[in-house]
Amino acid sequence: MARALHAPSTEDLSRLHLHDRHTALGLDAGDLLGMYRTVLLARLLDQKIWSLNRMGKAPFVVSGQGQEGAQVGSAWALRGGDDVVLPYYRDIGVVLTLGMSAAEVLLAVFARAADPSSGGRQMPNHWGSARLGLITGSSPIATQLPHAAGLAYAARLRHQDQVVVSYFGEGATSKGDFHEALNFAGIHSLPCVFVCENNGYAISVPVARESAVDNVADRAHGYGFGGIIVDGNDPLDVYAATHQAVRRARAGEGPTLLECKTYRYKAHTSDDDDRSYRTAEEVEAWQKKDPLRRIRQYLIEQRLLPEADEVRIEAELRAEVDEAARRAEAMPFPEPATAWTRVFARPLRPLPGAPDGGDPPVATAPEVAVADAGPTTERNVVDAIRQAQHDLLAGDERVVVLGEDVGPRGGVFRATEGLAASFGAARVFDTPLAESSIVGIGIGLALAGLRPICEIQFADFIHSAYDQIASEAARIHYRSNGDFHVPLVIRAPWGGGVHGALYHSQSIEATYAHVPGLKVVAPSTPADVAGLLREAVADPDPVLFLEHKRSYRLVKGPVPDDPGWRVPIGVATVARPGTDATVVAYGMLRHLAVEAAEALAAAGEGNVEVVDLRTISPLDADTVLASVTRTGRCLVVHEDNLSFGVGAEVAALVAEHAFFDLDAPVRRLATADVPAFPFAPPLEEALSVDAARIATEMRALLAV
Ligand SMILES: Cc1ncc(C[n+]2csc(CCOP(=O)(O)OP(=O)(O)O)c2C)c(N)n1
Ligand SMILES: [Mg+2]
Repeated sequence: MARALHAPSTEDLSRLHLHDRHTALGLDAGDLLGMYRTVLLARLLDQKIWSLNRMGKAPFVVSGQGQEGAQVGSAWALRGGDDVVLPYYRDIGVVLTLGMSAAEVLLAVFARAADPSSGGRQMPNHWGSARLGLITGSSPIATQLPHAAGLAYAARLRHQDQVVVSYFGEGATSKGDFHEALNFAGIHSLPCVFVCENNGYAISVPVARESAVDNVADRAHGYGFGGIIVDGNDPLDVYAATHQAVRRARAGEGPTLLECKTYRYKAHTSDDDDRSYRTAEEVEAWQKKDPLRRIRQYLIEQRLLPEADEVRIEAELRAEVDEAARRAEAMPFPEPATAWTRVFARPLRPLPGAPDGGDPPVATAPEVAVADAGPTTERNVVDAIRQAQHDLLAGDERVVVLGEDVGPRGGVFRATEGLAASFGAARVFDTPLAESSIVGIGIGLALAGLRPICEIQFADFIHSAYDQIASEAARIHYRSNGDFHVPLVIRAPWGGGVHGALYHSQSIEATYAHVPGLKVVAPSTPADVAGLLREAVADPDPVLFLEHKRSYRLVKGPVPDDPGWRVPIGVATVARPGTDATVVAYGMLRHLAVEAAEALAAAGEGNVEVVDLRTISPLDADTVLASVTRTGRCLVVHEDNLSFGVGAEVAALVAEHAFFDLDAPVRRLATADVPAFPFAPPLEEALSVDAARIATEMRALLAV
């Protein structure tokens, strides 16, 4: 006979059926209540922001409602302030978990000066706080992912047991930066956790139109590590998976891609109308799986949330949010004059047009002439670059070198030859062939406090990194209101005259000099190359360092042996003094301009001064104007094409500030507006600016 079972008590039932999941995960009641409070705070704060929007007080809302379980559950598994976190714009639950207050979130909503993320410079939800280990974020999707890989590489290099956790939507997984970052993280088995909050849509585009693969997590296998799918609306599930991924990363077992299946309840932003691409029924169906309800229910089942506490907690949090909104709204806007500040961590020249109160330029040490700099060695340009990098690696363990073929091969131009053997494969390392991530990883390394030197194999291939350079490296200091800076050097061999044709000859300086926040340097003597490279590495801002390919082996000269000898950025030099006209040049054309000036002098046709800009941006207006006001004539020569180029900038500068000292109109000599030099020698020669053409222009200028 079957044994009769006695009816279980309610207590037994709850023990049986409502099993305790949290203790098995190492969480106690305090954790659970903390998670609940944070999910609820995120929800109430988000709701408050929408109501401020309806009142006309919050012009733009990006909502996290529905995704708080994925956010709080994952962030709860991190060591706040120690691990590094790169949130994306929906991650209200992440930043609250990691210590940002409701008031701080609201300061950004109101664009107030005290907004810790950006001082009111960025739209709301672009969070960042060096203090909290939250890396400043931008608007372009997925750009933060290579930064995460760089930060993780730095942690590994320094033997820190830090984990780098980055967040993004499933839409971001279509971007190259996602793939490039995961590829690099997989190759080096980095301590990264990539958390995808898959809410089913990229604005209006459903997952099925974003990817032919069912699950984002499946993509991880393509990069040599694991992908995990979790119920993103169950904070405990998310916690468990993140905890496991973090443990693996900390133990050196490599990255994890964690896909949290979740949903956003609100439209993409306050500017979106989601009724055009999804149904109310679909939203309702997901609301039944609400993460807030789930964790509240769990607490109740565990008898950890008596009704009275539930009511009290909600009242407390509502009061906190209301009070935070009142306080934040009462705070002042930023002062208008601060709009011109914090473009550079180390401003070298006044920003043109900046009112008083802009950042004053930092005085740089006066340049010591090569002749006064102690012993020198005769080197060509590429040898000077190699030696300077050698000295930099030897003198500062924060310096690392990365790029395509820079390791054992020593670079296609041999600019890194011997460096990997001397300083090890961890500090001088080959990257996959992916320029956006070379720069993006460099940014991550720089944010971690290293001094990366990225090599772009040919300047012509830098453009796929434009987003990382212009939207990220050059903007991070400004957008974080000075909380972060990016001491990154990007070396790029540029220029023509080497039969490199359209894609191995480009001049890119004008394109990049147009980017505020980026310093662009184009030295042309071995000493200037060495001195400026050292200065670029010491500079706290991103520097694009252009090396003219043709000069690499052609141009030789003495280079001071003293590894401390430097050439200041933002300071031009007079390459050949003269009295009758000024030629402004840089790169290979500095040498050709000097050659032309010597030819004119030898023929008794005039005494022309050649100013070598050395730095394109920030431009040394003082040296140019001092020369032109003395000579009364100005010719600008460059190999870059004519229109919208450095010549236009210098001509405008001279017209604005030295017009009444001019004896003749400013002239420009540049390559025609064609897409770089063609391969066939007669075509290349037809376009090239050589010494003879410069001499002809000089004569024309002197004849006026
Ligand atoms: C590179 C880039 N292209 C377009 C946009 C405009 N945009 C902002 S969010 C978004 C959708 C992102 O979807 P997903 O990554 O899934 O994140 P979700 O908004 O769903 O959380 C788009 C297209 C952008 N910010 N960046
Ligand atoms: Mg999405």
